[in-house]
Parts: sequence; structure tokens; C-alpha cells
Amino acid sequence: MPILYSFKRCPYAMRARIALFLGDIKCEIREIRLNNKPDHMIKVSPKGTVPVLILKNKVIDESIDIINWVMEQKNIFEDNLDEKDMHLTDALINLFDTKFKYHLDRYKYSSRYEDVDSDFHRNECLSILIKLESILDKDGWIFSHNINKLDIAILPFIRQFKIADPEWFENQIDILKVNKLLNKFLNSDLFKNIMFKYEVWKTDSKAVFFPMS
Ligand SMILES: N[C@@H](CCC(=O)N[C@@H](CS)C(=O)NCC(=O)O)C(=O)O
Repeated sequence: MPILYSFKRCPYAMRARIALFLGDIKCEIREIRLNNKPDHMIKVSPKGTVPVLILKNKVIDESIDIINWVMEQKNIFEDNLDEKDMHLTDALINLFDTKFKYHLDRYKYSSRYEDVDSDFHRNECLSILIKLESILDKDGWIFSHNINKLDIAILPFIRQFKIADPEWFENQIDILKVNKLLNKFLNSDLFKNIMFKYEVWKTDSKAVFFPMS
């Protein structure tokens, strides 16, 4: 059975857990703390980030690669996107993983950086979300009423952005559909299942499994 090193609140680990959940791929899950990474995790993936998925014949330690691996095993998304939408998916995931994440960190954790203007970084994130808003339909869906790779890759980051100041986020009239999309995700059974709280793993812990049900 695969082993997954994970951290509940990490948006990268969240997107990997979503893919594994949708693919119905059962793993032994090892919840970690970033300030006390298990030796075994570092041994198999020296760069020391979560998620790490250990398979029989390889280790996958990039969240997008985990999603892609699950997609190779199973057809987890109902939509067959055309080339244009697949291209848009890749471009937007890249935008969130680079620019959005950069500004999100400086907005949310501004005290960790020297000389940052957190309002500036919040606005940079907002302008990316306004771009996303422009492609959502009136009910706040991206490509259709089904979940897609783009949803699972970016919603964990939008969640983090909202959490920094939920009231401000709710009051942004330029991203009402983004808020709708996020709320659908946060209220879903999928979200509940992937956010199950596990004890932190120790070498002598009894194995626990993901998903729980
Ligand atoms: N590119 C990696 C990034 C993963 C990542 O940065 N995860 C964070 C937690 S959210 C981490 O493990 N950071 C290591 C640390 O803070 O020591 C991926 O997509 O899997």
C-alpha cells in the first residue's frame, strides 16, 4: 500500500489528498509537523516538503505529479476537457503556484518578511482572483458543474487567502463567484473527508489510513 507523508493544512498536501480520495486510492497516511520532519521522509525525499507519496517502485514528491499519477491510474474527473481548457488549466495552476503563492505568503505571513506591504500583496492576489472570476459561470463553476483538476489544485490556496481575513474577502464584490466556488468546496463531503484530523505520526505509531471511510 502507498505511504503518504502529509500535513493537514498544507494546500499542496490537500490537493494531493483530494486526488487520492477521488481516485479511491488507499494509503497509509503519516501526518507530520514541518518543524519535526521524520527521518524516513527526508531519506526518501531530501528536499523535505509535503506531500510525499511512496509507491512500490517510486517516490513522488511534487503535489502536481501526485495528481497526474492518480489521473493516469483512474479517470477521476468526469469532464473531458478540450485542448483549450487543458491549456487554461495548466496556465492557471502555474499562475497560482508561482505568483499567487508568492503574494499570499507576503500577505498572510507579512511579519516573516522584511519590509513588506501586506495590502500590496493582498491586492496582487485579488487581481489574480478577479481574472479567475471572469471565467466562472454565473453559479460559480469553472468548466462545468463537475470538479476538475483546476479546482482541486487552486481551491486550497484560495481557502488560505480567505482565512487571512474572511470578512474582507466576503466583501469583495469583484470576486463573488470565486467566493461561491470556494464555499461549495468548503461545504462539500469531499472537503470533510480530506480534512480528517490524524495524530502526528511517530516511528512506533500504529498505521492509520486515508481515506478514513
Ligand atoms: N512544490 C511542492 C511544494 C510543497 C510545499 O512547499 N509544502 C510545504 C508545506 S505547505 C512544505 O513542506 N514546506 C517545507 C517546510 O516548511 O519546511 C509541491 O507542490 O508538492
